[in-house]
Amino acid sequence: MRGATPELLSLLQRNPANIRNICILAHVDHGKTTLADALVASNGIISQRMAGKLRYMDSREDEQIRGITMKSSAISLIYNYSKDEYLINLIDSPGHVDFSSEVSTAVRLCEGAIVVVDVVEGVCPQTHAVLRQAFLENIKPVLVLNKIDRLIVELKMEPMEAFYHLQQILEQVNLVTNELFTVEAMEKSAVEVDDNGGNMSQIHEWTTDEDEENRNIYFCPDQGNVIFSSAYDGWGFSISDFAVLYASKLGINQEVLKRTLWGDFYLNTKTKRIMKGAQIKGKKPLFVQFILENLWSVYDTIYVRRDKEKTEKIITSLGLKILPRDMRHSDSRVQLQAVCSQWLPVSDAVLRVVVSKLPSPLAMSEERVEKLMCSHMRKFESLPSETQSLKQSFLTCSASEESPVIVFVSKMLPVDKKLLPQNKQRPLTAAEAAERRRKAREKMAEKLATQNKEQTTTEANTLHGESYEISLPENDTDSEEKGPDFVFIAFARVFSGTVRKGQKLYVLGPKHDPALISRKLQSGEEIKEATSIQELSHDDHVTCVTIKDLFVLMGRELEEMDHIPAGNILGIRGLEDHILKSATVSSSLMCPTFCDLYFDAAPIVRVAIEPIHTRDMQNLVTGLKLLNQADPCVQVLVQETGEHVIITAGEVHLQRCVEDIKERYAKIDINVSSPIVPFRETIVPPPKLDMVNEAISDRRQVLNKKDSEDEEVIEVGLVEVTTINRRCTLRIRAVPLPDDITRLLEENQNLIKTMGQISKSQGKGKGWLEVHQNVIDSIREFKCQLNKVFKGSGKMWRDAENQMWSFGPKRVGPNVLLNRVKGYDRANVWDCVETKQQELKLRQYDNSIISGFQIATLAGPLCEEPLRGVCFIIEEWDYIRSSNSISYDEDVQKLEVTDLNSCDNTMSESPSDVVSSETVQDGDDTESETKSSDSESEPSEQRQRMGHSHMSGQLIYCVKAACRKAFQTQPQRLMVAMYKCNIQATAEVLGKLCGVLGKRYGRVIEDTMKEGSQIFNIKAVLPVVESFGFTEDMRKKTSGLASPQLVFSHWEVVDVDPFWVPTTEEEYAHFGEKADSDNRALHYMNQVRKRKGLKVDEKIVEHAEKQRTLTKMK
Ligand SMILES: Nc1nc2c(ncn2[C@@H]2O[C@H](COP(=O)(O)OP(=O)(O)OP(=O)(O)O)[C@@H](O)[C@H]2O)c(=O)[nH]1
Ligand SMILES: [Mg+2]
Repeated sequence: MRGATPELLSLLQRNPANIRNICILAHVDHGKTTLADALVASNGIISQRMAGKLRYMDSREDEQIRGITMKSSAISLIYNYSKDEYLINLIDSPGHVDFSSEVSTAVRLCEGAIVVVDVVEGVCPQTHAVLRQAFLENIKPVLVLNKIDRLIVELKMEPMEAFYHLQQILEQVNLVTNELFTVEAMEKSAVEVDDNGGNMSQIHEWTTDEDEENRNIYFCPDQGNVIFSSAYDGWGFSISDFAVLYASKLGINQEVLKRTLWGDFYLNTKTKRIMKGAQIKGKKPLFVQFILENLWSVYDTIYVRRDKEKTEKIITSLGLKILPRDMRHSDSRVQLQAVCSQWLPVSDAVLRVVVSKLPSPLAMSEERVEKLMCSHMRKFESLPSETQSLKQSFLTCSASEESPVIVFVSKMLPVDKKLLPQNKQRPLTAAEAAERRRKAREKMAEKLATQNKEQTTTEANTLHGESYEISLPENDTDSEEKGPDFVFIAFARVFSGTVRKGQKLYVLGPKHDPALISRKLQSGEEIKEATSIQELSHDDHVTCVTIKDLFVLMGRELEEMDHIPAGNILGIRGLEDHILKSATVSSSLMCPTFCDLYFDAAPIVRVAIEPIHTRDMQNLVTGLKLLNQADPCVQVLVQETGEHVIITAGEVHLQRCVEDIKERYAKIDINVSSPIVPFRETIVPPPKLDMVNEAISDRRQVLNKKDSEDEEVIEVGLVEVTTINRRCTLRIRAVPLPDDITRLLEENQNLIKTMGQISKSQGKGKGWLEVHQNVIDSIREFKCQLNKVFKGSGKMWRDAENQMWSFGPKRVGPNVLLNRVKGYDRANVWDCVETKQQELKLRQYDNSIISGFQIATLAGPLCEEPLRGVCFIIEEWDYIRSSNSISYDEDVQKLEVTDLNSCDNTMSESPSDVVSSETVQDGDDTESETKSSDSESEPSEQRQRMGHSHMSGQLIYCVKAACRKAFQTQPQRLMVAMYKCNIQATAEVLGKLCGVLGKRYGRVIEDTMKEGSQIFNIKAVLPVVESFGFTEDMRKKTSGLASPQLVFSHWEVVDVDPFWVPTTEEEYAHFGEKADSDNRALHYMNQVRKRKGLKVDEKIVEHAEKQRTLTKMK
């Protein structure tokens, strides 16, 4: 049988009780696709011999080449179990961290999951992540402990050792489950406490039926939700499979065996009774005696010792029929696979567990339905009653005509047009073939007659060619030439009702709100029925679509259907104008949109893309639009500079996106910029050692020169500036923030943002009491933490938290502006939550100081990257000419008016000093603004306003310049973003691995040996900027043993001064006069400067003659 016939599929789809929608989840390379192969082979879609080698679900060429899955794809399989036929809709998902969004799209459509764990590698970061995903979506998992053959063949464990090892792995997995469960239970109890007005007796309620819950939540072989397997060798089993086998052999009750085959039980041979306490009494547990030892002996006989005679015996005793060609095969692994896959077929073991342990679509829990129907911000009860009543449709999963159609589309799948059933070549019948041949011959004869040329060879070739051409439907060849050669198929699931071809349905956008629609309908307003997203106005979120084609997804193929009932996974054609990435489709406008998918990895790697030929620009734009639609995770944007930028989850994802743009979506040649990696700039306390580790006795002198008229360095870190109009003087100091403070600021970024919003709303007169008490408490707590750290950081930080003027950049960043101006008692950032004793007035232009600080922290002097961990202190803020003690507030208006002329003069005198265009208008602009401004307004008013903007602009510029200068007088450093990665490697490759890491400025921070194995678990960090090609390099150097997964961790200072030059004799001796040996910080800095088009100081070739001498001497 080659898969199921459409008729059978259609029949099974109508019985939800016998449907299982499941996905396979795991860390990368743990064997998902290999396992899927075995399941696919059980339906005859691929041959048993090719199972595990073909990786049928990896249909993309690059998936096959790289050996990793990059997208989730579905297939429908049939399974017969105890006289019933089941329909298994299976989704294989990728395990690589870059494609974790594809996992999100898969779990949303399923009720159950098969979580695969490689028993050698154990629980890895993505195992953790997928278990969490399954948990968040309320779907039930079963566990497959895969690659057990590696314990025998590679690690050469004894059965007893392997048993303890498997126990450990199981414990690790259950630990993760336990963690997830506990957090959820605590959150739930907290909500209950809130709902009950703080009734504390509710807190422990969830623990009462803990035992009952545990049985469902944990993976226990005796519960039948764990499968032991080697997908590669084609075998697998669960405890109950062996319980059935041994029940009759040993004469022991099957149920007793199910409970005791796994665990600390042994068989007392004298009494023929099963006893507890195998470990203490030094006995062999049943699992070892009856299962593992048998397996080990099969491997030993067939694979290791290649004992032909004994192999025959095993085959007969197990009652197997192995094909002679398999037994003759020179590779003993093939023989082993032939025997094992017949003895304990993995597909049977897995599918048996799937149908008996995983829920059908009918068993969807109320909790899951409510979660799907409304986001966590909103209560289910707050939805309109018609919407609430839809919950019943989800629960009954009814396909009847009366049930509303509810479909969720989780992604848009690009499918080759050639694969559409309409365009598929079908084998010709004998009569058709004869007719075609006759036609071809006639055509050929005509051709020959006109051309009068040689025939024989041409005839054969052309005949061959034409028969192929004709077999394609003619009308379609035309349409293919016009549009792209792929179509979007919506990857979806029917939750209620039956979807039919030609049916008219609503596509509900993410902002669709049934409550709003209900109000509109009540007031008799018409709901517009747009036919594509483009037609929607900004407050419409519903489009109307007629369903074109429906498909069952069959791995690499599609099976066309007329209708598909509730409870099934399907493909829908014709939604590309209605859906960007995901959507809800329904026959009812009262249907809410499903809650958002949980995405684990945020896109971080950004590159700019441009066509090689400018004429291809339009194709690129269209291509990027298609890419954005097809990929759940990629972000496509156009920067202010006009550059097209894509942001991807990682290097592998980036490569796939670029390939897709070139080959599929835009079909043009493109230039891809090297990845744009963010840096940070900071200052550090003066170093105590020089570059050759000698103590620095005297602080190097900071040049105390006056760079310009308006700027003066008073001492290291302190700068005095005067505005161009010479009215205002400031003293600004830059100091490194204590590390703990910077970290606190970063961790509390959201809180800082909220503080800003509260202050803003207070400004609008809303009052602070409206803010939720929780928020106020956390802000106060944050202040206390800062206070504690500042206290422990030395005298200079005393009371610093009360002097905080602003955070930056963007008012939320990890840099601080402090106010230490004598006599200026300014309100601080905590004002939003503190009861005010008295109203503290802000000086005029206070905001300009903040703006200057924001600009300075947004782009530092090294390479215009944001600052991190820098504190700027305003120590003085005066008027130079305000000697006649006029207070600032009273004085300022007069000053501005009188100032105007002098200011303009100053500017025209020194045009190079004109403030930067991004902050303030220059003199000319103001001039033109004056001319064109409203002629009716009072000239003096105008002048005042102008004066104000001038003064404000000048101040912003001054603050920015002073901050920069103060920053530059301190030891400046570049900071790099660091990835953390977990690598597993054997002892032999450890050295090479450290070598690869070291070359890329990474380092190992922890290495532990896995118990009971030769494998090391290594935690390392590595700069993001050095990470490109790292995985590939690592695989090559360690013969594919170590495969790291990179995740952003933190920022780290590159401890080299980018401007360093040798000064001491030792330094000269060590680094030479030019000090041109690699300065890493300088190298990064120059790279960024070049990319941004900033000036770069680089020596090109010096001492060329020296190189010549070298060659001569050869
Ligand atoms: N020894 C052994 N190797 C296995 C087994 N199962 C899979 N493999 C090998 O592990 C590698 C990865 O297998 P895949 O099935 O592609 O793994 P995957 O989980 O689908 O990987 P991604 O989709 O990239 O996350 C392949 O080389 C397989 O041959 C097994 O049971 N034993
Ligand atoms: Mg795979």
